[in-house]
Amino acid sequence: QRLTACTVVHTMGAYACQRKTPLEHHNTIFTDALLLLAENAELCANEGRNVAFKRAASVLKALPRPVRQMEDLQGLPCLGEHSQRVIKDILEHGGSSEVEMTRQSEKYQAMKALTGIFGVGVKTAERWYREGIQDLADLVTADLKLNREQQTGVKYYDHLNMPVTEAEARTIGQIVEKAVHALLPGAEITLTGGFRRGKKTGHDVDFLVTHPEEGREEGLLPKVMGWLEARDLLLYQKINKNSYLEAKEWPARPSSNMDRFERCFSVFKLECPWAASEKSNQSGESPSWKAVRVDIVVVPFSQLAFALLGWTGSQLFERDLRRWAAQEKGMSLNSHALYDTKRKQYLRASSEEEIFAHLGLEYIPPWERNA
Ligand code: 8DG
Ligand code: MN
Ligand code: MN
Repeated sequence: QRLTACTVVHTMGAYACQRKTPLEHHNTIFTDALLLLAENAELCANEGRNVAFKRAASVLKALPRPVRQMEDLQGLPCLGEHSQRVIKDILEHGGSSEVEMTRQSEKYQAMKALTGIFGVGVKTAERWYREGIQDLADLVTADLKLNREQQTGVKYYDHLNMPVTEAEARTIGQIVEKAVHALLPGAEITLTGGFRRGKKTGHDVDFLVTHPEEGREEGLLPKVMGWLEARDLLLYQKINKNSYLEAKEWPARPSSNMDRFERCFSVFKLECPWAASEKSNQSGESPSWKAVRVDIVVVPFSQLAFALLGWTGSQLFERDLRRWAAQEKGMSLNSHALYDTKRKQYLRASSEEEIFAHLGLEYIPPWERNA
């Protein structure tokens, strides 16, 4: 390959788990555009397009410098024709008309507003949209029958669409820890998800709970949620029992993102000392608490490393880890275990480092998994 003076030829793996992807990077004008198209594809239930745009954005996030000309993209993986056209438009015109049209489109805005309600997925939003419902106000007027999750989503819509801060995540961590330790001393709580990757805000807070003596964690979750409920710290909770004991198709499909742990999707009522100031008390308008989405997952100790790796994200990083395992290594990875299909054996690990080693990958720390 011929190199000109101003051309950099990149050697970048095609899997997100082969690259270091920091939180802050140099190509946000391009990634914001590509991620909007990815989001729109997701809202149109077009999974292929969604992933393709996410992959393209992810590659640009991993670049050590800003893209200044199309030649800078030479040798990069995952940049399809469509993504390249978007990048070219931005380089030449400072923006992409396709992205702007999408952003302004009625359907995009309606689907974004409706799926922004806790408990509302693309399918439901699409059905409502076809019935002429475009936002929260329309939904309330239509007076449809909503499930308990959706009712919670409507009730706390504003709070749940406000980003959760790191400070709020830590405070909730202390509350969860207090509850867990009151019921099972020696249990361990780990903050995972986006906050573990170094994000300063999130749409929720994710925790793993385990105990070094395997088996002690059984039955813990309902007790913890009861403890919180009794202290008026919850606005919503739904426990999903673990299902790996009855699981027939084990290990689960590598593409599947759902795992079989006992977990709770909840909404916390987080007291805010700053909101309880004289002003808000006098006006009586804003409450002295904030509704915050919290996920709690209970993990048997021997599966902790896999659960930690599986719940830290990012979504694309997880997806590519599983794809790498299956396609390049003949292995099946999920949040419970790693299975070597050829040798027909499970590979044990007590740390994330060991899992990367089993997979023949360089270790990537959480804050570089922002693919
Ligand atoms: P955010 O909350 O700041 O928006 O970002 P995040 O923390 O990265 O996203 P998340 O939606 O809270 O998900 C955190 C990770 O957990 C992500 O990698 C996907 C993963 N995850 C789920 N559900 C499930 C599941 O059922 N099984 C497994 N193994 N992982 C899951 O969200
Ligand atoms: Mn999260
Ligand atoms: Mn979550």
